[in-house]
Amino acid sequence: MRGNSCRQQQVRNTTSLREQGIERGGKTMSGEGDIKLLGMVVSPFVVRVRMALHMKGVSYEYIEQDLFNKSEILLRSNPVNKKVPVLIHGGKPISESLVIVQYADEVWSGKGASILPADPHERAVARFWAAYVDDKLFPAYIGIMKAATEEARAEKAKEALVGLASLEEAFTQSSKGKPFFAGDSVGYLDLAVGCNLFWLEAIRKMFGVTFFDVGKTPLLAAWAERFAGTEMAREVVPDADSAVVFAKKLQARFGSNTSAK
Ligand SMILES: N[C@@H](CCC(=O)N[C@@H](CS)C(=O)NCC(=O)O)C(=O)O
Repeated sequence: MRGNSCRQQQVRNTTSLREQGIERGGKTMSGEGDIKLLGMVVSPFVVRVRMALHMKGVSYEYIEQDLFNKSEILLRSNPVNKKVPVLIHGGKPISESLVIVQYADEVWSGKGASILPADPHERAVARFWAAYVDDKLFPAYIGIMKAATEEARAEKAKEALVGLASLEEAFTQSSKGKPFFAGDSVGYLDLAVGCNLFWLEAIRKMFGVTFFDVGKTPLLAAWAERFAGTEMAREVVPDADSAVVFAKKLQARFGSNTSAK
């Protein structure tokens, strides 16, 4: 999302990268003791990574970013996209939430729960659908908020609902009758979809779009409730109202056609 007014936790913006252990190509500390996450509280991509780190039982220093006024550490750590989340492990930055989740699962394979499926085909399928969520579902639901006209809003809502209908199919295939995409417990695709739920609820509150229709997507509707009730989601996911507050700030700043993304 472009622009963030959450400044309260913006820390260490003026600290040098050396002081923070960020040295590209240099010797870096490794191990679990030196983990930083650059984030923004209502970013679904950041929430995704926080859930993954929670699943692995990895503790880290969280550094909230002001996306209206990007910090030196963010610009140096993610010079290509300049976006959060960025995980900095032993001084080495990693960007893109899905990449970070996969990295965490590999690096801390001996810790906590496994996130990606063990079977290569199931892993490939989970990656396919996670990319689908980011490429299709996320732009559609954020488009509802950005829409300049009611017509454009309705079009984006339709796109989001089509996306969710496809995910209902994906759920049937992946879960094989079990409670989560990954089976008996939460896995990669659960995180990829589940990090968006608080935003879907925020958009429902703001624009009256119902995403989980028990008639049209009954499995996803039940899954969403189950997911929200997990200990991990209760610990990590912000409430929908914080996304509403943020969305209103963006709208006040940019007009109804916000440049949030
Ligand atoms: N594909 C990226 C998306 C990350 C993203 O869009 N982050 C937003 C916050 S939700 C951001 O940092 N935006 C800043 C900007 O666009 O300048 C990921 O999965 O990490």
